[in-house]
Amino acid sequence: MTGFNMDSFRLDGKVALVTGAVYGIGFGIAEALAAAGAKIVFNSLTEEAVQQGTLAYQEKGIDAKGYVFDVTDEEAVKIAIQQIKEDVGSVDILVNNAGIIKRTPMTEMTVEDFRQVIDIDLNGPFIMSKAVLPDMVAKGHGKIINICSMMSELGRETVSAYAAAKGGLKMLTKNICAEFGGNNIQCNGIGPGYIATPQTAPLREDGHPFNEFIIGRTPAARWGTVEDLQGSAVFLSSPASDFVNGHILYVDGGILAYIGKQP
Ligand code: NAP
Ligand code: GCO
Repeated sequence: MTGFNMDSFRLDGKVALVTGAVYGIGFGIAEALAAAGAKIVFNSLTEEAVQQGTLAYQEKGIDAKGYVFDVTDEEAVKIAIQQIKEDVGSVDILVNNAGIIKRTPMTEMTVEDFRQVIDIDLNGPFIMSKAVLPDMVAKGHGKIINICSMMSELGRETVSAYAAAKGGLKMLTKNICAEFGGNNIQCNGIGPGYIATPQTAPLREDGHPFNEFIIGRTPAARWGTVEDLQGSAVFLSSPASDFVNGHILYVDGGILAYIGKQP
């Protein structure tokens, strides 16, 4: 018998807020956190999307509570966080998942588009984290997981705004760790490789050269799935990771370890 208790991966009684989790990576992460015992709260931009999410969770046997708000609207976020506190309790686990990408060559990209990507993908996590941190400090514990990207480390043609935002999100992660580690708050990132979701659907269309490029560039030789991210999300949300802080866990089938196929 070892002293290790598998229950350190459990999330029973914890309130987990996953942003933009009606489908895709956010939904998959929420599903895993629910399986580990957490109460799921999610948001989306419209009432219709929240209803769609609620039904999707019900189909999985998950009693999730959805709220309509935009992660870039600080006032709306403050009100929602207060409402969540009254309805289900203060947030123990925040997953900053909501995000967008615009694939446009840099010299053709408008500054408005650039700002919008930075606003949702970087300012959003700042606003969300700022809103939940006071209660986490008061309770003496908290977990924040920022969904980063390969583009937190690498550049690619056409994704200047996204790479700037996700690189910034990596550093916001480290800074939250630096500022709140002493309050027993852990802030880590998950850096997914190329995952099959609606966001990457345009790149996976039949015959699209990018499809072959990604499979060749990934040692696992396939696109990732939402399920590939679930174990990491549970780990980083749970007491099992209480001494892991400011870390970006890349779940990328080996992309960052690989220089590419030799000729
Ligand atoms: P997705 O399928 O496009 O889902 C993104 C979600 O974010 C949608 O539910 C979207 O809602 C929501 N959202 C967008 N703007 C929002 C806002 N201002 N406020 C609230 N919610 C908002 O994307 P995904 O592929 O699951 O990606 C999820 C996260 O992982 C993103 O941060 C993405 O950058 C990151 N990521 C994805 C990959 C990949 O290969 N797929 C890899 C690395 C990182 P609507 O549908 O209403 O717009
Ligand atoms: C792209 C991709 C990426 C992925 C992901 C990689 O156009 O290069 O869509 O941005 O979505 O973030 O980790």
